[in-house]
Amino acid sequence: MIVRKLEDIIGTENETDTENWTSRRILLKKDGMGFSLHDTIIKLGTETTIWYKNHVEAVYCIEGEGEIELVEDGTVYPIKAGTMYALDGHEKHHLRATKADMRMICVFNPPCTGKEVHDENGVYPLLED
Ligand code: 9YT
Repeated sequence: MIVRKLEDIIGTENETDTENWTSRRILLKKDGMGFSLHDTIIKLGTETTIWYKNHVEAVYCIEGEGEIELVEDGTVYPIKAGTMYALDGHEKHHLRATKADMRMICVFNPPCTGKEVHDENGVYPLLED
């Protein structure tokens, strides 16, 4: 059994801070669960273009407010606490925190190793530990 607290992750190598978001990676590939689990802050006023072509991701917003826009057809879905979206079709999208920092609980399959940051196309590479 694995027990972890957010406070044990903040400030360690399992926290990744970028201009647009900070990701606290709670469960990683090396934990052997078949998915990774992240507690991510999307910073207010940012827009991030993301395309998880190698992963599926489910995202559950627990704080804040913003929106996701699908690149393919321009559809915009508002996001607030209690909203979940699942990128089951590897949809390329723009993610914006428009009214407040958004705190998102994210699950990735295949699991992230903890080293991932988006490349110039918004993609996470498939990494080995
Ligand atoms: C919602 C989303 O995909 N944000 C980008 C960061 C990612 N969730 C991560 O690595 O935790």
